[in-house]
Amino acid sequence: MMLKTLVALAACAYSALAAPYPHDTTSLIQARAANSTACPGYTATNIVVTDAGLTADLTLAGAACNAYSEDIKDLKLVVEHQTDDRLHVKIYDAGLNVFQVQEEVLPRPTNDKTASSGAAVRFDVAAKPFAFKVTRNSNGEVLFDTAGTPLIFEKQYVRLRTNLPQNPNLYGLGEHSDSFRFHTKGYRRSFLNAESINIPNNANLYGSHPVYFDHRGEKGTHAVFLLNSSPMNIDINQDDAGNQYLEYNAIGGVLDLYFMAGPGPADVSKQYADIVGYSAMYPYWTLGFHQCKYGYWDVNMVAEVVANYSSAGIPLEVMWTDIDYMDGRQDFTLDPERFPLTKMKELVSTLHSRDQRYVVILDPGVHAFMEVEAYKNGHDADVFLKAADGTDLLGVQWPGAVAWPDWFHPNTQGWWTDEVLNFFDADSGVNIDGIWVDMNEASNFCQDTTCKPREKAIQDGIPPKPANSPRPNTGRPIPGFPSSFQPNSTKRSLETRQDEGQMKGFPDREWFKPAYTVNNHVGGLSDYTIWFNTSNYDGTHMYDTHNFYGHMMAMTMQKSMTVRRPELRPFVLTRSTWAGTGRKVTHWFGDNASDWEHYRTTIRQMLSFVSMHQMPLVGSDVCGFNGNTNEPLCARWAMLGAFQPFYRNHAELSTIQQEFYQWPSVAEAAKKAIDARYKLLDYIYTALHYQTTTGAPMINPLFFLYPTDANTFGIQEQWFYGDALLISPVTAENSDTVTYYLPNDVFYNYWTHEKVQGKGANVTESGLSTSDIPVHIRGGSIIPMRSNSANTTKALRENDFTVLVAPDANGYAKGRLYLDEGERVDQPDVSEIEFEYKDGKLSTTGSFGYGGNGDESVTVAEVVVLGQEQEAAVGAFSAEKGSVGVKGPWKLDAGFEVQL
Ligand code: MIG
Repeated sequence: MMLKTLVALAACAYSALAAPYPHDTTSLIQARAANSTACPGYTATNIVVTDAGLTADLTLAGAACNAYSEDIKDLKLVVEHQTDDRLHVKIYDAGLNVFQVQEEVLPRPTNDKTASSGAAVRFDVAAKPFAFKVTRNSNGEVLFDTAGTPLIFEKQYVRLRTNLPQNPNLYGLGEHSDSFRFHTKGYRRSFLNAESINIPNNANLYGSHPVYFDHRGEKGTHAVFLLNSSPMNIDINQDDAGNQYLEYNAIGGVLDLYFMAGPGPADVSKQYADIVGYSAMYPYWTLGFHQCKYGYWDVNMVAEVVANYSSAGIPLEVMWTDIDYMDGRQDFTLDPERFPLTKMKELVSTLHSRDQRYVVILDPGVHAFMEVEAYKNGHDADVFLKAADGTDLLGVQWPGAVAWPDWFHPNTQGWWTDEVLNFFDADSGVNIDGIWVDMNEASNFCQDTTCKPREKAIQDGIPPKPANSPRPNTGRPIPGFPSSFQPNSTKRSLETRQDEGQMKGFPDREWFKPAYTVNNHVGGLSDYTIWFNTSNYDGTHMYDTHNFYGHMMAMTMQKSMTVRRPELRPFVLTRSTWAGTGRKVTHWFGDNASDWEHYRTTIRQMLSFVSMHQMPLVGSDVCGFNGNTNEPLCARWAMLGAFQPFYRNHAELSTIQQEFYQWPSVAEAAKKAIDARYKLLDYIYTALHYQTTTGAPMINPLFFLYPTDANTFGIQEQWFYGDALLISPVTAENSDTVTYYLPNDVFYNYWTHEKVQGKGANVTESGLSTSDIPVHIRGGSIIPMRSNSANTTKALRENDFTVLVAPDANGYAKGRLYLDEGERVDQPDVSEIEFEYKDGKLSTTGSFGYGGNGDESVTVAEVVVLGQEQEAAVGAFSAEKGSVGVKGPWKLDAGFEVQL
């Protein structure tokens, strides 16, 4: 049956569509080599249709065009209906020479071999010229269609274009700082992981996630993932005739496409998780508030910041230290004067005794001198990438000349773990709770192969010192810390060691300047990173593996952390990411600027990462990283960050200090924000857990919950925190006003509990102080909250629950609560509780295995139902704005029911 379709397509429908290659329309998309228009495309032969898919041979259909390199003549096509909702289409070279991403980097999903008859989409192929089409069976909607533009498959250039409907709603393709929904004309996404100071727009940033979501309202949502790590440009544009398309232009790799059929947006999220992996579950404490800064001068200053938070009455859960702690910026070392081991141990044990946590940074480049133990150990184990002459390949990073770990070498994991175990030993070292890996794109201060790392390291001189140094010695003891802690002004010059070695020799230049190139905002293809001609232990080259170098480092780090504390969930934060990084580690959005534009940018970056890249625990540098922040911006950002998953204040070396206690209005905003966040912590922990098990996002773009309301499709300054709380912050500078969209639904003002009928229209709110942020509860939701906040997340867990019921227009609501111990990998006793409210009755069902540790509460103190016009029933109390409540207590060791 399918074969007939194929023949029919080959005979007529597709053959008429061949069109000359259109010219690009904007400056963003560079002019191409003229001869790409002459490319012959391919012919499909030996088409074999099976019940669950198809295979075919593809042969170059004419004289090679060699548009940017040599055309590959013989290709293979494999099509698999892997599940009802997932179609896999792969086009690769018959000679199997072209790079394919290693299984260990991205383990492929299993193929469940669904019969094509049961599949949500169908695949049609045209033989000559070769083209294919993916169609949604339920409504005939064409999701992907390559007709009209010949496939180009060359050694250093691969092109595939799909036609799209007009005005498509396309999202994803992180990491970027552009609009959440993409521009459809002249828009280019480039994937080439790079250090990205001030996260420029229209640029490659730190990570590459070649997956896009295509939302078509009531016609459904689907996504397309290209499993290819090559640097590439993806162009979303219109041809001269105004026809919309999306086009992949990669400098290598194969076309390994996964189509996810949805049909709902969250179904697509789940289907993507099925491919790249479900997110790791993180410890409860990681949802607390974090403070960091580059440039905390010494261990006393770190302690001082912690103390200042507590005297300001602002809860601080996690303290961080940047590269300042290192001896001359070298991994696995401590500055002996400013961050001496004895003091570091006291710092960490004091933090732990206060139920606070500690995280530090590590970089991939290891200072390449035999006197440096980590380097010597690594060199002896042969773990570093090699230059052409067989010596360790060098670059320049913070400590000076560095060698780069080869994450593919069989000794690398063991060496790295040994360094981690040794340096971060709980008794004799720095007993960290989590780790932060930075600069792992990798970032290299050497621009290109003409750089002589050892000479450059010397020229660059000593690493910069904090701008505010030396710090005055006030002689004051630091409250809450041992008496040995005093702010001091020890000053020390950091020396860069010297050596005569230099890098030698590089192979041919195609590694660096292929005829087709990918936009890179830091320069040429291989600039300021590890040279693309570098080979990995397994024989692959950085040209192909560059985009997951950081991913590999993060995975290696995660394993080391697992060895270090096997019983606890690791917390690893990485700057560079690739598809699937979220299954083990998480990410922050890097070096933003302390300005209003980047405050707004956090929202769209969060939306993409959480809902489309399966990286839920993400956030920005709150109050901004580069440049000085200011009081109103920092106050608003304190509120904004509290309703985003990862909540860390961080700033650059030369900026003013921006801890929340620095300004009265910021302190006020932060207290209110953290109070709200902590009361909602179990609700969001539940949402995180739910994402790790189902793929349904813990942060929802509005269209995920209102997929047929076209007004929501482009919204990028509002979001749902979980699936019940709509956040609509003030986003403009010097403004006390926000205009936000309220879908046609019942809502309740989170702060006043007032009922608000959304009309599918904008609403303007004014008079919002810097500690105000509009939050609405979506009708139909039940939110289990802690009745009170606390100073730490440990103390928070001692507080009882309030169950907040927000009925929809039919008086119905539901919600869930996941409870576990919070930190361990094994959780034998958990509760997965479902709340339902119907006909005035709240019922709880599910499992109730978690009994609480020590002083913890697993008790519901009261149930509050919003928006009740009638009198409260007997035994109930009336609260403000039409709420009624009933006091418990009900212990969550079994289901309970309450009639209100
Ligand atoms: O070249 O470790 O993105 O968060 O503070 C800058 C110092 C290196 C970049 C990170 C930033 C961190 C900084 N790092």
